[in-house]
Amino acid sequence: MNRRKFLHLSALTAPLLTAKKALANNFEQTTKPIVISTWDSGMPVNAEAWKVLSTNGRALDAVEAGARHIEDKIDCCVGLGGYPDRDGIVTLDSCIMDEHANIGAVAGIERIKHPVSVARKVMEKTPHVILVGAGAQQFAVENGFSLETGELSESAKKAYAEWLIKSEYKPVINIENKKQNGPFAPSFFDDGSLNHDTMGLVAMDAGGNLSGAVTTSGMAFKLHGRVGDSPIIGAGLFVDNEFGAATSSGTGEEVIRICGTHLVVEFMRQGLSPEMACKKAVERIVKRDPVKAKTLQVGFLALNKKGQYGAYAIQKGFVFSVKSDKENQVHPSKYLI
Ligand code: SD4
Repeated sequence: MNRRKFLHLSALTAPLLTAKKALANNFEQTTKPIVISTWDSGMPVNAEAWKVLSTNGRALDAVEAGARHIEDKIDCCVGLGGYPDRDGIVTLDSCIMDEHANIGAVAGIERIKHPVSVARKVMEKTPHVILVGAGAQQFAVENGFSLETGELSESAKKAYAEWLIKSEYKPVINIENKKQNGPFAPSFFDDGSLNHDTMGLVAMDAGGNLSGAVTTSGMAFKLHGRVGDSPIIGAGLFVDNEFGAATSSGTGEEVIRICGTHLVVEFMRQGLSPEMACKKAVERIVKRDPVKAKTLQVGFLALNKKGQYGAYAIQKGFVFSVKSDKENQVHPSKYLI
């Protein structure tokens, strides 16, 4: 082949090869389906979500299934087994968001087993986005959810009785000194008591669509009526189907103050990786009050459209769970302080 012919040929094929390579890279880089969730208690949650994702189901159905799974468990932090508020009443917060920016949430709902499903009903059946307290409960019952007894779980009874001795209004959450009993053991305080671990999960389905859900009993022994970040879209959860999704766990007031997960997703929109986006949001919290930040924990967890994920927390101890075709494990989050 003479030089001229060679140059001519490579001029023709080079763009084709580059396009092919780019396509292959893109394909290789996108991990989907995938589900990520807060804490090590996210492992069985992910497993439940995976049943939907691995059978070509929708991310929205996957995150609802995952959240329902943990709401069924007797757990310190999610569902009716959760720790009560200052008045001894379990009040639950939850929200859900899909790829079309449809949103639904309930806050301070009592005696309903699956707040995430009520949140979904709010999203699908009403022109509203949040229902609270008695109104949320009424809506749930009208939509076929049964009203449970409202009796505290045994562990919640015990924890509440202990808290009542001092009745100190000093909500401190999620600065772990983890002592694990097994791969799915919950997180513990230094003294061995259970900590508060909200379940936030985001997923991308095989079709590349994102959704997320959060469910929690909120901060233990909170004021009756207190609402945290978990049911607030843009604080505890945000999904932007073009760029990514994020969720949070930790001191809700601090997350709300910076519209935390919305901020994380905006950082991803600007081109940051999920981990860097979470880091920048954590920095925003710490910068506002570096002294107070030493006493707080907030963790952000994010997923982008390539199926890349990352997390960042104020303090050591935040962990998250990942399930895809490539992995099924718990990761420690990086932290600032
Ligand atoms: C709240 N963010 O109610 C929740 C609590 C939490 O892990 O995340 N605990 O503020």
